[in-house]
Amino acid sequence: MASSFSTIKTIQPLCFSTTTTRSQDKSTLPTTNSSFFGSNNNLRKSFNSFSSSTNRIRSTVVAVSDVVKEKKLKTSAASTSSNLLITKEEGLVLYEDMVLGRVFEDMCAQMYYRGKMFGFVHLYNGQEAVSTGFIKLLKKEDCVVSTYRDHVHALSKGVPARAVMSELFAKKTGICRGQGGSMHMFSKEHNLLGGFAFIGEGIPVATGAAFTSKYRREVLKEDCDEVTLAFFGDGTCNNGQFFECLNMAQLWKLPIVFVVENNLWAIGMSHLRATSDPAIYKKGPAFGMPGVLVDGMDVLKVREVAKEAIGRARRGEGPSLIECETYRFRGHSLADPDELRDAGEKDHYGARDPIVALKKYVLENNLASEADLKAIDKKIEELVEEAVEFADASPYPSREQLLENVFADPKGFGIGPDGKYRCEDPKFTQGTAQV
Ligand SMILES: Cc1ncc(C[n+]2csc(CCOP(=O)(O)OP(=O)(O)O)c2C)c(N)n1
Ligand SMILES: [Mg+2]
Repeated sequence: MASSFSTIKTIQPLCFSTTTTRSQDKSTLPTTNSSFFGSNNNLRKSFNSFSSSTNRIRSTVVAVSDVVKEKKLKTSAASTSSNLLITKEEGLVLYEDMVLGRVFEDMCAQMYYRGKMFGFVHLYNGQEAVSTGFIKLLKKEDCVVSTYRDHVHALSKGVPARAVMSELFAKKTGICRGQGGSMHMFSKEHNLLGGFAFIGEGIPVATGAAFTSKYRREVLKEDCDEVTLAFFGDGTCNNGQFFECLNMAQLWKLPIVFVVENNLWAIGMSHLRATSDPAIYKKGPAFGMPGVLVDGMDVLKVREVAKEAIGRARRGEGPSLIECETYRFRGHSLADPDELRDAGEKDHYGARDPIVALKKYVLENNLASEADLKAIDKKIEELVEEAVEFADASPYPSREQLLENVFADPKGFGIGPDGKYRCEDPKFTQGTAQV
């Protein structure tokens, strides 16, 4: 099957429109001597002026909607029944997944402030279109590698909400039996290969998973067309691991999609201030793979681009780099008072809430009624409340679980002759001194 990616030389960035001005281009930034130190007000002002003049946004939306329009035309020429991008069933799946992500995260905030969770908790509000647009296209066997902002990726991949919530409550019924917490969601069953606290740390893991798929298919001759998605942020794209893995993935034509969730900020550091060329998608073609920029606030556009990239990977055509322009609606973590970002910038993106946009599309195209959507909202609220009740009622892990998987086989702990973990009363300091 011909893909719109493959019709374009991979040496070109696949921005779908080469004529639009990239407002992220360095030429749009003011020249200032003070950008290394102190306030980034100048750059933020510049950002606001170009986003309010819709330069940054228009280049994104126009670029991708061209492809979407083209696809719609083709569909309507081929069939008179519908020229919509999604069916009713697909629309409802997308809506439900995005609402689940949002309601779950809002509940996390409540539980965190009530002292039910500890440590850092990073929420995903505002970015739902990326997780849903990509992950809902995957098979169960496909892999997802996340970051510390990982709850919603886990939910989209099918990990039950109660298992994610329990993990956040550090309970034994959590997805990692309460040992991982917010930043380390992992599920072998769902091929969720982890949240990672160190930025960039997941990219080599994802590259390794993609290598496994290729090795199983080509060397072991197994029936394996699995794809891996690696999610990470704009602030991670200046890390060495990003470049090293792009190189390896393209060299070996690995079945991987690198998904950059560019929410413009790395904690309090503006992407525009930190990066010599802020157009991340352009780094794909430098390695010979497609680089695509997509409006990450629109799940339908994300989904179209994701279909192409996942399809390429599955067909053995190699990796893609997709930059999704998105925004987080909350602070970096729940410990962040979020005082650095400009109110105008927040309002600008708040008005482009991806859930509101999908709802509008679904209603305007009569894919579902207001009542259908309300029923989903209600179902999800109940599901998330049930997840909290389940987590709250669950036990904490037993004391001996603390030392599992910490030492290979230390004296007194580890795997006993019966093959089960054993833990003689640790008396930790004394025990370690004797080892
Ligand atoms: C190797 C490493 N260096 C520094 C940090 C501290 N740190 C935590 S989050 C973060 C910003 C990452 O921003 P981005 O990749 O854009 O992700 P976002 O939080 O926006 O989703 C940094 C630098 C870290 N976790 N790991
Ligand atoms: Mg970021």
